[in-house]
Amino acid sequence: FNNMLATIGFGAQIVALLLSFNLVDGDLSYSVSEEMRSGSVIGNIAKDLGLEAGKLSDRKVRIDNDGSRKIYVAINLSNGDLIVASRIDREGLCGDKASCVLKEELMLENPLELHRINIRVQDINDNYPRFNKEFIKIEISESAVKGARFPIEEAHDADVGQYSVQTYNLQRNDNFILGVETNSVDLILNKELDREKIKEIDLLLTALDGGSPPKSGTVIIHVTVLDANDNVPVFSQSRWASLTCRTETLTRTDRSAAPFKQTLLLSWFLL
Ligand SMILES: [Ca+2]
Ligand SMILES: [Ca+2]
Ligand SMILES: [Ca+2]
Ligand SMILES: [Ca+2]
Repeated sequence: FNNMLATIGFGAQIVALLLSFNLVDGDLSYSVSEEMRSGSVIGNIAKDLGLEAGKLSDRKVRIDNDGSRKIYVAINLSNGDLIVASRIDREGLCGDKASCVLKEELMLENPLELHRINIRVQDINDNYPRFNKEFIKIEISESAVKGARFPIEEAHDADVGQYSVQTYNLQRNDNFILGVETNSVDLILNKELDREKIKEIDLLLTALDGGSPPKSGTVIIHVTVLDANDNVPVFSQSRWASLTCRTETLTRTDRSAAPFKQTLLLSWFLL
């Protein structure tokens, strides 16, 4: 007997399944920009279902929800408008995905009908390009040759397509230009460095998205020029030949920093 009940139960499930397939009466498709104010109109359900607005209440039209997920839209039963009910944030819903579609189900009774509602969420430019850090520190030897490349961490923008990062601008300077490729940003040495002239360089790098007007984010690239042993030692006192005392101490230094700096004490003994 239990087996028979189980069979009947299974049969009922199949019938319910078949019924539910029959109940789907076609999809409704809409499009809405993210971040629209609550109450903004997305479309009109009554018009698209070919129903009189006055019949919506009788048909108990509603967005089907089992209570387990957030509902972003609602129906105005007086006129059939599909409206924004709570904040639709494209970045929160779909992240990096190029296409973002909210799926809801619309229920009608007397007779029972079920429609799928697909709402395409369109991106707006509501995020700025951001670098992970405020400062990027790079150490470059003064012996680095022209054309040497130094990778910079890219900026990120939570928007997609044209509203994500499109270009970079490097503050005008004497030594570096920027090399931007699809997945990389490099600082390129365009004129060789000289630590004996300049030890540290700060450069402002700006990332821009493709909005109108564009939004931007910046980072300071702090370059420390490392010393190379590129100076010949010179005497601190060039007129050593005119020395008259019997002993003299001369200091020999070069302009490089430690460990290349040499300070030699020479003792001279003149007869
Ligand atoms: Ca957003
Ligand atoms: Ca956005
Ligand atoms: Ca953006
Ligand atoms: Ca040096």
